[in-house]
Amino acid sequence: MASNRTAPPIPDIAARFILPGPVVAFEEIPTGLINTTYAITCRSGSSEKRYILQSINSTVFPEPEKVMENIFQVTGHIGARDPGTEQLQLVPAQGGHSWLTLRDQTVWRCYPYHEGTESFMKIDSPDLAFRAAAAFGNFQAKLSDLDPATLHETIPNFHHTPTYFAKLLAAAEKDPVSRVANARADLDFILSQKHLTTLLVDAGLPLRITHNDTKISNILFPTDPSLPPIVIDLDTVMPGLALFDYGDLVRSAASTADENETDPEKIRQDPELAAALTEGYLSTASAFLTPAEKALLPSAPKVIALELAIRFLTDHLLGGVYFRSDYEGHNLMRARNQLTLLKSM
Ligand code: GN1
Ligand code: MG
Repeated sequence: MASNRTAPPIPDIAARFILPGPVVAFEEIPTGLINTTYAITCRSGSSEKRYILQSINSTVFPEPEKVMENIFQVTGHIGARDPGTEQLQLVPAQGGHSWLTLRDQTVWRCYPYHEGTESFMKIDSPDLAFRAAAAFGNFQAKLSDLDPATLHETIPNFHHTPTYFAKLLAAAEKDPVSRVANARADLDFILSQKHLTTLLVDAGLPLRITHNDTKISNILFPTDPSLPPIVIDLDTVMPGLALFDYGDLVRSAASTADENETDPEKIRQDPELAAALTEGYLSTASAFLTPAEKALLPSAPKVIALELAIRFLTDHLLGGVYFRSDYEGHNLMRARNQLTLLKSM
């Protein structure tokens, strides 16, 4: 926890949600880079139950209430379709709301803690890859009958690759911190891939409701494998293309190395994992995907890898304004890793 941050009064905040009893313990879960998250324990009589209490980062999400309206819609829709299955559901706040806005404008929400589940930063088993991809496909499938127009676009143009491409060109033109010379070869390669930037967004594909952060770590796997995985982190749920989710899943989960790898030799796409992810995704998404979407599946991970390379390189050329970085040149390294990955696809 940053030392200059005032600790929020967790038990008081929790008391404003409809929980079975008072908070008897709480701890911060420091894994997320964006939101502030606490696990809280509530007692009612002799039983205890855990919950997640979370405040939304209003720098990344300047309109946190719109994020919450999206989550409310989506969890409500999925919950109504599938009432018996454990999934992300908001705990209501006192006074009829589904979240809480404090006087300092911070927005808080509460979820039951999913006991008996685990999550992974990396997946090496094709079987687990299949299950994760099937869960993301199932998530899209359950939302395929909800009108995307009912959701807010909380980050405009989030996967509009041509917009990122234009921003990269502008950053290279301006070159405010004189970094273009050292990134010439990377820029040239990206320019040679321009055709990929319009491939998905100009294909006339249907607008759907998408998750937009399909990292493997956003799935909770019940330790009982007969139970279905749970998709979490719905902050970026908004209208989008199905192939963004599939592409980002394969880009991230089938890579043999992490985005921050410093040895380019270690980075490539693992074909076995990519195949398992594709099979898993199609096992739940095939029924609603159009032939045009299916035809573009093989290109989607390439487009998203290129897009992320463009985003990292732009941030590098601008001196680091968006992605948290640990050393000078970190975002250049990250951009190169995505380009290496792209070349192996
Ligand atoms: C950001 O914050 P995190 O790690 O969930 C970014 C994603 C990128 C990812 C790359 C809102 O996600 O689009 O794929 O970094 N999220 C946002 O590591 O920009
Ligand atoms: Mg996220």
